[in-house]
Amino acid sequence: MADPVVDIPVLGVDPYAPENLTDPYPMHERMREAGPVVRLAGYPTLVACARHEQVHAVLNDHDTFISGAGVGLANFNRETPFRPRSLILEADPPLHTTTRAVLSRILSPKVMQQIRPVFAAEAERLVDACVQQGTIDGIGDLAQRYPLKVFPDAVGVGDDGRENLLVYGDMVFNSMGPRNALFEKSAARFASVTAWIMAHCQREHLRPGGFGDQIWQAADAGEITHEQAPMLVRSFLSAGVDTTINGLGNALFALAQNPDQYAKLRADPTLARPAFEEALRWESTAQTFFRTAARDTTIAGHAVAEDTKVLCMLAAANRDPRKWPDPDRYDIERRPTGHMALGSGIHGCVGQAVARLEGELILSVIARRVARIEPTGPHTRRLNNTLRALDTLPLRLTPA
Ligand code: OVM
Repeated sequence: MADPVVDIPVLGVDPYAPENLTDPYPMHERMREAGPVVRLAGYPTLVACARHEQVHAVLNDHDTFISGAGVGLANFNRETPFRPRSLILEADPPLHTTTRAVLSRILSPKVMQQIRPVFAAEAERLVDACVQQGTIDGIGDLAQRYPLKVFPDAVGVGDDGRENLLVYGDMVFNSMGPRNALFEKSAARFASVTAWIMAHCQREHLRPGGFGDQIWQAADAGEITHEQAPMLVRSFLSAGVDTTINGLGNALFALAQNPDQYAKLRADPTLARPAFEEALRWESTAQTFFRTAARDTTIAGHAVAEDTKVLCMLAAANRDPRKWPDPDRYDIERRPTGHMALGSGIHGCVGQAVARLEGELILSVIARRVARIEPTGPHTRRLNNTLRALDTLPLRLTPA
């Protein structure tokens, strides 16, 4: 058996340093090229995988690499979770199997057919307003507005106070990294934002028939308990907004940066869905998730001790040249099957049909109504320990 201390390369890179959060790609290359599994000098409790093969292998061995000890840097076997653990994200079978079944039914492809006209009408309304305006902030005027309207509407959350969803998402995804300045800044609002979120998980705050109410109905039916219901609504409110906002923002960025690709989309609006998919691969919204080794094991033949945190670099895997030809190129005619921006295995994004619906609808309306999409100035980033997020994206939309 190989000795883990001597045979796993140790790198001095810090994935949470501002310069690496701003431009992670040189670091990803260093990590991929150093080996199939690496250690990081500043983070002695973890090993990291940045190649597609190993990230995929870890995510698809959920018995060995568990989620119940947290999917961030913190090890819940030793540290108190930042918030009561999610009943789906931070759970393993058999609990995960039960909760996942309820959420997957509520977010099933059949349900997407039903919500599609409503989501489509809102996409048209918002894109039209942006085209009217001409110059827009692609984040504030479009990428934020759309999910913040359609998703809480579908869950059945009222209009007031929805900005709490943005603050909460930023906090939850920061909490998966170290307790650095980014985390401290977003966690400063923990008490008031958590109070708002948990209140809106209660049945009396959820429109009858919405996704949130359907969770309570599953409790009535005995599939889950009534104690579990608000915690599963919390998963919708945690994972359903900031993720899609940045997925859309990154897709707008990809198209604005690559006019040749936008011209292809414009010529054939049915490429909206693959264009969104390729944006997920190219700028993965969720850059990283962790697992925890449930027992002594190996990754690519290297010993990994029980209780080691395993950092899965989704975004690095999605640009691994071993998997993707010309990986740094945003190419909407690539069919990026196997990208892991939405995870892989039993924890793969349960809301992925909603994310894809939103991405497809916004890009297809743009493709039909916008002749050119161009940057009018530099974009700015909102650094987050987990998310690849833009703060502002100044754009000019030329009407078709
Ligand atoms: C949850 C949750 C929170 C953040 C992300 C996520 C990507 C899930 O509370 O279940 O999935």
